[in-house]
Amino acid sequence: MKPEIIITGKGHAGTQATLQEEFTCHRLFEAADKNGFLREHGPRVRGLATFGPMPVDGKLMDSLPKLEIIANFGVGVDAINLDDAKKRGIIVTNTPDVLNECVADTAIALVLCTLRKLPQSEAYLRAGNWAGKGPYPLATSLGGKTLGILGLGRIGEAIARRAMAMGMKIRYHNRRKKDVVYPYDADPVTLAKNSDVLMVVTPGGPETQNLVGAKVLDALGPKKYVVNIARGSVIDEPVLLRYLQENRVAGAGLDVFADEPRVPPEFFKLDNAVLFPHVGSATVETRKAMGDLQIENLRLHFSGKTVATRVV
Ligand code: 8YV
Repeated sequence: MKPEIIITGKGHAGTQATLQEEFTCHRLFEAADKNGFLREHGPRVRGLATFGPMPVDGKLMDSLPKLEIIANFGVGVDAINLDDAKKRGIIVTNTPDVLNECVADTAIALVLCTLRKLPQSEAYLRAGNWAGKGPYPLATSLGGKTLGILGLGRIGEAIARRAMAMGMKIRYHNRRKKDVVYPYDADPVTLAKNSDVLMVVTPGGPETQNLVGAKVLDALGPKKYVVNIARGSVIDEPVLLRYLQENRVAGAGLDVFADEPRVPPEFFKLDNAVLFPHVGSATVETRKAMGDLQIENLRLHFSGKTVATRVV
């Protein structure tokens, strides 16, 4: 008998196909009547394969009395209530490390695009402006600038290595100082003061909610930039929007938003923002590796072994 699991969202196609082969899968995201779906399948379900931002809380867990494991596709587990899982003895796994390099590539691409205004310059050419209006206005160099990393974890370190290769200096802030060569700032405001580009790489969730708000953006000021590759919740989005509109920061590069996939349309009008649709880890290779690890955790658990990447 294959273990019964629920798939919460429409995720990576290859991963979902393998899940379908190896487990008896119920697709919650396709159910018109979610409560009816949970009443029908909930009593037999032993695993959840989570995809995307759908909240997984105690109420959902209680509708699955046999739930043993929540295997998330992604390193960030902020959509899952970890305390609720812990209290119920439910294992939570994620997909760390396999996406570090890819997300770091995207982070550097955002820094390049934001400081050099590369997407805007391309739009200028495509609009036929080059011949008529002349060269695109000068932008800002990366070399010699300081990248302040807010949240120097495994992805942050991969970003730091790339930024140094581009001639940038690195500093960071974490809750705890790490044993690394980069200078440490005791709080996000000081880091912002000391940086030309603030790179947000913290986990999401209640502990980092609106960590980057008016105070941090004021410390950054009108000549400096912010890049967010973490979660939209870490930046106070309405405040950032206002600061960009009023040129109180020089620019922002954003891969993540507070209410994805909905992005406030006021952002689309900004010339000083570069906006990516959460593509940090979005390559064929990396998404396959993430899916393989998610599935491996489910396989290990259901064959009575220890999971590979346990969060709770
Ligand atoms: C993915 C991510 O976009 O790993 C994460 O936490 O945010 C991304 O890699 C996401 O997991 C896709 O659902």
